[in-house]
Amino acid sequence: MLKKLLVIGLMAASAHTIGFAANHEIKMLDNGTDGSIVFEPGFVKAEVGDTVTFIPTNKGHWTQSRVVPEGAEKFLSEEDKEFTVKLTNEGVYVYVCPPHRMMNMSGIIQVGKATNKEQAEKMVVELEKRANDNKGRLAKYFEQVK
Ligand SMILES: [Cu+2]
Repeated sequence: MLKKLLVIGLMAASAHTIGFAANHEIKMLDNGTDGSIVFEPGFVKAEVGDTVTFIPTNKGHWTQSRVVPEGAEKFLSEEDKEFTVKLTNEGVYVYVCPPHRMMNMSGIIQVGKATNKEQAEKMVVELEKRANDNKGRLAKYFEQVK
């Protein structure tokens, strides 16, 4: 019994040293702390190997990538469906909710270093230009990309 506990203890210690991959939850909301028709949180800082799960808390939303890090897969979820993305490559994701782009329902995930920051910035500028409501919200998230 004692030996078994010791083995479990050692396993836990080594796993901790390596680091567990984290899952980051992003809610799709009609109203959030950053305003209406919004991803929350709109900016996520993650590491390679982490996952992000989009939660359809309110109805009528989904998510589509517009910029992904080099080597990473683009994504497109279904309306009102929970959706998980594995973050396999370093860089910046810019994503939108397709029916609510005009309301600036969009967000940013930074994985490790911002290897494609310029490409992401171009998309942020383009999306901000087209937004009618919640102007500046995505640009504010992008300010957190370091
Ligand atoms: Cu939406």
